[in-house]
Amino acid sequence: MDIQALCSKLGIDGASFATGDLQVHSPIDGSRIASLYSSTQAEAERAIERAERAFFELRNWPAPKRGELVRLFGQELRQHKQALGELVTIECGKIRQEGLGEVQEMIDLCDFAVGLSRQLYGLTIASERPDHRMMEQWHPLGSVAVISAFNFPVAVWAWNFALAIVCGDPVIWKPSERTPVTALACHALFQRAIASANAPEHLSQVLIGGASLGAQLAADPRIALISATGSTRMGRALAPVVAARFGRALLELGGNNAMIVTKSADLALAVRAIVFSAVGTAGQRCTSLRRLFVHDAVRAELLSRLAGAYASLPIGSPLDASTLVGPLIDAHAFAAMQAALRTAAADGGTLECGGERVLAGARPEAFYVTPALVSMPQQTELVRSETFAPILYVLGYHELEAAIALQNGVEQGLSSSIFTTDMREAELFVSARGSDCGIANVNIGPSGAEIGGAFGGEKATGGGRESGSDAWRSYMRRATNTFNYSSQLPLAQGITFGE
Ligand code: UN1
Repeated sequence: MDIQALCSKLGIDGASFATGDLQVHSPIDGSRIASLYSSTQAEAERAIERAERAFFELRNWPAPKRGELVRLFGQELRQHKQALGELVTIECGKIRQEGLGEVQEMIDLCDFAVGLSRQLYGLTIASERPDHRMMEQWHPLGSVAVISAFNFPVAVWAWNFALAIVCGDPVIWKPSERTPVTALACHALFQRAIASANAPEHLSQVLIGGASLGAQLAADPRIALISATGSTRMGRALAPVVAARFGRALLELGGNNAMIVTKSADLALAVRAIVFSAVGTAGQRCTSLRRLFVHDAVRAELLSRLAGAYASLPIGSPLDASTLVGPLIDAHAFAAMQAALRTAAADGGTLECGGERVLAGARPEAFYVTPALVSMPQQTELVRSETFAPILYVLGYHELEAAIALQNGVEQGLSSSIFTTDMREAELFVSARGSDCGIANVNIGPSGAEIGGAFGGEKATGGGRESGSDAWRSYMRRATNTFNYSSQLPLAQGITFGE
C-alpha cells in the first residue's frame, strides 16, 4: 500500500498529511494512512461565503457550458480510474472490483449529467386566459452541501456533485471522517477540470469534520440544499434543523433490504444474487441484502445451496484480486455484528454458518469476518433493525401476500427484490400492493443499481432521490411564468374585480 505514490498520481501531496488531529486508518490492516486537520467553524464559514460568491458566477454560465466542465471532470476520472479505485479500496476496504466500480459509477454519472445539461426542461402550460402563455423555468438553486458516508466514499458524492454543477450549484463536501483522502483526490481531479474550462473557483470545496460540522451546514440558510447519506439516526438529527429554516434536505438513510424467493424461482440465479447482495462490500452497503423470505417449499434447498456458496467465499485483503469479502470498516462494526448475532441466538435464531472473526492473528488491528447466515423463527425487532455487517436473516413463508407484508413491515424503505418466474407474482410485487420501497427489482438483487434510475427510498430511508431519472430537480428551483400579450387584464377563475 503505497499511499504517497497513489496520492501523487492523483495530484495530492500525501506527505503533507502527517501532522493533523484526525487519524485515518486503512481497514485492510489498521495502519495509519494519513493525519489530517479538521476544518474549524471559521473555515466552514469562509467556505460557505466562497460558495455563495461562486454561485453568483456559475448561475450566469449557460447549462451546456456547465456540462462541458463536468465532461472534462469525467475525462480526469477516466484517466485516473485505476489510482482512484485503489485509493477507495485502501481507505474503505471494498475489494478492487468494487473500488473500480465506484469510479465507473462516477464516470457514468458525469456522462449522464453532460447530456442532462442540455435537457433541463420546463413545461409550457395552456393558459385559461386568452392571449396568455404559461411556462416554467428551472433555475440554479444555490450552494449545496453533500454529507457522504464511508461505504461509498466517492460515487454518492459524484451523483450529487455532477448534477449540482450542471444545475448551477457549487458544492461543499463533508466526506466521512474515515474516508477524507479519497475526497481530497476527487477535489484535486476536479480542480484540473476547472483549470481547463477556465471556470470559477470554489465550485468544489472539501471540509473535514464530524457531526458538529454537519450541524453547522444544516443550520446555515446560505446552504440551499443538504444532501446527506448515512444512518437514520443522523437524518433524524439533521432534517428538523434544515426544515426549521425552510431549507431543502435530500436524505438517503438506512435500508433494511429484503428479497422474496418464491417456489417458482430460478434458484441458481437467486443464489448468485443473494451472495453478491448480502456479502458484497462486506454487507456494508445501504442496499445490502439483510432479510431473505423463502417459500417453505424451497427453503431447505436454498439454505443448503447458500451454505455451500458461503463456505467457499475468499475472505482477505481487498487488494488481492481473488478476494470477494474484505474487512469491516472498524472495531465498532465488528462489535455491532457480534452483538446482533448474540441477540439473534437469544431470539431463537439458528446460526447456519459464519459470524466468526478471521485473520486476527495476522492482522490484529483489522476486522475480517465470515459472512453469517441466520435462520430466524420470526421477524423480531433485531431483524427489523439495520446492522451494517454481513448478516443475512432467513425466514420462511407460505403466502406471497404475507411475505410482502413482512418485507414492508420495517421502518426503512430503500430496496427490495423478488425472484420468481411467475408473471403474476412479479407483477404483484412491483404493484401498488407490493413492495413499498424506492427500489423494487425482479430477478435481480436489491444492491448494485445503475445510475440511470432515481436512487433512494421511502419512510425512514428519508424519501430523497439521487442520480438518474429526474433527480436533478432537487438541485434547481422552479419558476412559473405567465405572460400576457393581450391589451386586457382578465383574471384567473373568471373573477371580476372592480370593473
Ligand atoms: C449506498 O450504499 O449508499 O445500488 C449506495 C448500489 C450502489 C449504490 C449504493 N450503486 O448498491
